[in-house]
Amino acid sequence: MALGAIDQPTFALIDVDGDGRVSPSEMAKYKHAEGLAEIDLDNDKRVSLSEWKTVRPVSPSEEALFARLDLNRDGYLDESEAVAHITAQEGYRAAFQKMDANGDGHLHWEEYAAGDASSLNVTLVPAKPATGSLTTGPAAMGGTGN
Ligand SMILES: [Ca+2]
Ligand SMILES: [Ca+2]
Ligand SMILES: [Ca+2]
Repeated sequence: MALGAIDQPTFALIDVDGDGRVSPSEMAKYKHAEGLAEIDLDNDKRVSLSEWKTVRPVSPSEEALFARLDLNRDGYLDESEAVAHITAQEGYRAAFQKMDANGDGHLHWEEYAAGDASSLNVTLVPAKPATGSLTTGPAAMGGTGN
């Protein structure tokens, strides 16, 4: 099975509303649940800033990103906030569209099975950079203030 591929029974579970097809947010919810295990250290199904910081490279912009994603500003990224973030990502939308052969905005099992499943692997937190290959860019210097 291809990387990140889902089997048919699992696909049926992802279809939470049981209409026989998977919407972008149903898929995002599943992908988020998968990725969440990595970062949700206290297992409360939400991501706190300190959990966020343990898996993200430390930089001020990461805190800003967290704040942006925390739509209701309660200090946690919950499922709906994660789903909103994932479904808004261009890469995710493009991958979804590409697999949606009949263009109904949903994925049927046949469409999923025929497509590149790994292209839908978008989570709240991108894959950890390999140890030792952290890149430090000039972006860190940014900020002209006002
Ligand atoms: Ca559905
Ligand atoms: Ca929140
Ligand atoms: Ca479809």
